[in-house]
Amino acid sequence: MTRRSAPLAALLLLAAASAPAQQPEPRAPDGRRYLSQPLVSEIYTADPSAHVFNGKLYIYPSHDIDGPAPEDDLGGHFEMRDYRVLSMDSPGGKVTVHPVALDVKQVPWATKQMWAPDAAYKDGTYFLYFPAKDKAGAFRIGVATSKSPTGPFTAEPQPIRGSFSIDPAVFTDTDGKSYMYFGGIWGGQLQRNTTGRYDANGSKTDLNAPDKPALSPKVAMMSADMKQFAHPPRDVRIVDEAGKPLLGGDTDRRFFEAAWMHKYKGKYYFSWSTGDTHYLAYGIGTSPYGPFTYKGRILEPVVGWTTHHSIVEWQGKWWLFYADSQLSGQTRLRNVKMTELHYNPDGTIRTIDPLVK
Ligand code: FUB
Repeated sequence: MTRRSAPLAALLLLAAASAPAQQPEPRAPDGRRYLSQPLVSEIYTADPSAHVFNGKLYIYPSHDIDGPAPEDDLGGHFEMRDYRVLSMDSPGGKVTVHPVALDVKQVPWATKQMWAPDAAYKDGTYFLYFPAKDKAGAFRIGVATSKSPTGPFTAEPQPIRGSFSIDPAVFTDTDGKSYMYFGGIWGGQLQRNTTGRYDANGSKTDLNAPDKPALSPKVAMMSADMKQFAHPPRDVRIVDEAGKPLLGGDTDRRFFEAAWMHKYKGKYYFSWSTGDTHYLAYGIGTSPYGPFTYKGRILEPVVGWTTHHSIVEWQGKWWLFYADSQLSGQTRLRNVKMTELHYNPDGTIRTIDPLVK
């Protein structure tokens, strides 16, 4: 070392000492890397329903909290009490976490478990749709309104008439008509709502009939004021390539929860979670009412038990919003993510693996 290079070496040593320590890249338990990183880390979020309003992206997620309930098959450990909206100006840009948009205490009919919500816009009003348990322990679907996409929202005093189960997803078609898709088995209670009334003593998980058609998600057109169903909910039929309904025992494909609808090149894409097999699957149809022919998987299993998503077009690209348990390693504490989604020339969706080698 020359005499003149000594100060330079000291400077380099100083710079190295003050540089932030290099964090190791997060890895999944099986050693693979994550395809994308959590959008926010200051709160836990899941079930991201994304919408573009006035060119900006808004995400309506569940707001996960660390409650005391032990994990069970019916999701008693998902004890969410309020909603917070996220927003972004551009893909990859800053994500803003907005203040509480609606708290369970502000919903006269609801007692607990503010699960996966969705939102819609019509004639100057934003609508927040959400499932929660009523005083009898039955899931119902409520609606709340605001003049701002980020709330605060004011809840209607009663749930939507004739609503039951969970995971509302509201799709507005190009002709302006809106439809709500909803439902979930196991903790989502579809199996306790097969007779038109909630049956607290009904089957615990599904129909327990593997050779019979699986329970169907539901669809109803929304009334002009977006606060009620325009007709009683109908079954959303999901069929195989031969037109036969998927069976209850076909757990790699049958509907479990997390309905979503989007339209691509004039076709209707209905997508859902297969729950206990942890896939996001989809079918294509020619009407918002279906039937939808099963086409394949959108997303392979994430780290965590649940998988729930939305699909939107934003700034000329299609995006999948999903969630995993990267930050906490716990089923009940999830974080939302986004990644680009691609179509094949025949209109099918390229399957995404959320973990890469
Ligand atoms: O977040 C609670 C429930 O877990 C949702 O309603 C389901 O879709 C599943 O993600």
